[in-house]
Amino acid sequence: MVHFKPTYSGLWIVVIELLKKISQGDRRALSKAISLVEAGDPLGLDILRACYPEDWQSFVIGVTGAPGVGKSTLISQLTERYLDDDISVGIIGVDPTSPFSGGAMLGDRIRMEKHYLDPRVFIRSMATRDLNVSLPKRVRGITRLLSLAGKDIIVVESVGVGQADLDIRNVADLVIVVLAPDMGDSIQFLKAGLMEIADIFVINKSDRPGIDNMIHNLNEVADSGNNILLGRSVVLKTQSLNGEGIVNLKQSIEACRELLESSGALNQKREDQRSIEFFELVFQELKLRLKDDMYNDSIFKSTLQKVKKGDIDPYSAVLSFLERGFS
Ligand SMILES: Nc1nc2c(ncn2[C@@H]2O[C@H](COP(=O)(O)OP(=O)(O)OP(=O)(O)O)[C@@H](O)[C@H]2O)c(=O)[nH]1
Ligand SMILES: [Mg+2]
Repeated sequence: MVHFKPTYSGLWIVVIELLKKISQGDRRALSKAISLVEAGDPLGLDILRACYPEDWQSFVIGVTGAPGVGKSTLISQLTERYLDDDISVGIIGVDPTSPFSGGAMLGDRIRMEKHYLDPRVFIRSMATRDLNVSLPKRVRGITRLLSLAGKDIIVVESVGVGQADLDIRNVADLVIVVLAPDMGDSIQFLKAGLMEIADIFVINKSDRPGIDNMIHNLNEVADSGNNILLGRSVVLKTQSLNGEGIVNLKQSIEACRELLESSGALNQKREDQRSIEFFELVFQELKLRLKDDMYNDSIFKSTLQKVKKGDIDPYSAVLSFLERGFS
């Protein structure tokens, strides 16, 4: 039997101090904690541990859809409507780079610029590459920190299933799939499985031709959607450039939220998400720690040599190695 000692940073005083600052609205402390979580730093792991027990007041909205359909513009409009009600918003942009808006990090920054200085809004863009920690884990960690910072609404923007390596369902309480009438890509994304995950479909760019046709088609596929409210997805249209349809969208989000909460479905969803997170963590930690132990095991080393030379096939080698075990 292999036993593990818990080894994260152990720097509890630093962690508690940082969390205290975050909950008091210190944005620099929040940025620092997010960076530690993103990088998979041991201190970041202790920060996440200390966030428990979760006191979730926040609601997490996932916004997904093909590049360039107008997700960021939509989120910016929605944020404004929440701010009208003095509701604070945290925004996480996952890998917002697309050929449509040409380096969208910059584009998003410009679109969101007016919110950057508002203390009620916190925006963080994150790349999907170059880091050791899996994307869902990073996003989940950041939502927790934003919640601690008192953000009522947290929006996660992602380009969708597959591409960004993020199953938005595993981090969001509610999923909005954004489409645009003139984009062939939108249909492709639907085919790629997005239609099953949508609580709400938004057809953005309703100023463009083809909108009625698209609404008709979507209403047909919406029956297989996810929405608890009607047993099918809600279909709405918006024009994010001028804000048309956004109030309607916000009301629809609120109606879904109420139903998710009162029916117990939200609790169930979060239970499932926590369980997925636990499995992921166990597998990751086992892999990391077993690897170290394995490389120090003499039988493993000799078996590895035999496999390398072709003296034994890897399938039989695995069986005999596991049967014997190691300390
Ligand atoms: N005509 C029209 N254009 C829009 C509308 N909403 C957004 N756009 C434009 O569409 C382009 C892409 O918008 P973004 O908000 O960057 O789209 P996105 O989905 O966030 O793009 P990525 O993050 O790169 O995937 C921008 O030039 C927007 O100005 C709309 O309702 N009508
Ligand atoms: Mg964007």
